[in-house]
Amino acid sequence: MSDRPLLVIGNRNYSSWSLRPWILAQHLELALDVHRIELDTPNFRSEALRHSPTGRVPVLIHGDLVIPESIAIMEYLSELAEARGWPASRVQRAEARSVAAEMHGGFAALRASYPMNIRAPQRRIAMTPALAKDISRVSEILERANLGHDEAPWLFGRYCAADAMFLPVAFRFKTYGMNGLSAEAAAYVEQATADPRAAEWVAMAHAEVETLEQEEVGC
Ligand SMILES: N[C@@H](CCC(=O)N[C@@H](CS)C(=O)NCC(=O)O)C(=O)O
Repeated sequence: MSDRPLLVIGNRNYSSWSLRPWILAQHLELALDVHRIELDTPNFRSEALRHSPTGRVPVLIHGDLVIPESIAIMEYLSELAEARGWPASRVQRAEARSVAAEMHGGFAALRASYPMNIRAPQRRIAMTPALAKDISRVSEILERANLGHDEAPWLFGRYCAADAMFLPVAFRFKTYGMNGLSAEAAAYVEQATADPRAAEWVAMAHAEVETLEQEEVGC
C-alpha cells in the first residue's frame, strides 16, 4: 500500500475546492495519489461516501486518517512540509489565515455568479452590487502580492495556502473578465494562472470531456 496521502477530487474544470489543496501540495513538493470522482452523476454521492463521511470532495486520506474539509487538508499538508504552507512570520501567518478563512466562508455572490469553469474562455455576466462588493474586496486582498520579487512574488512572499485559496478566484476572473479589479490585482491573476503548476491542472481540466450544464453560465 502506498504511504502517500490520497487526495480525492471532483472534476478539475469545475471543482474549486479540489484545486486548492492540490495546488498547495504541488508547491510544497508533496507527492500525492489522486482519485477523481465525476461530480453530478448518479454514482457521485455513493462513491464519495466510500471515502468521506461528508459525501463531498475534496477529502484527504492518509493511512487511517480521513480529512474531509479543504482548509483542514491544507493545514495537514503544511504540517507534512515543516509548516511551509503558511508564512514564516507570526503576523503574516495570522493575516494569511484570515484571508484564507474569508475565502472559505465568504464571497457568496462571487462564487454564485462566477462558477469556476477553467475551459470556458471569455464569458460575460451582468454586474450586480453584491458581486461588485465581493470583487472590490478580492481586489484589495490581491493587491498585497509581492509581484516582481523573483524569489517570493506571492501574497505573503513565498507561496502559501492563502494563494491556493485564491487560485480558483483567479481562474474565475480569467473566464468572466477582470472588471472591477485594480491593475495590481489583475497582474496577480495573470501570474497565478500562468504558474506552471496551475498550468498542469488546466491541461488536465482541458482533457476532461464532461460538461456540467448548471456551471455553464454567461455568454
Ligand atoms: N466545505 C467543503 C466544501 C466541499 C464542496 O462543496 N465540494 C463540492 C465540489 S467542489 C462537492 O463535493 N459537491 C457535491 C455535493 O455537495 O454533493 C470544503 O471546503 O472542502
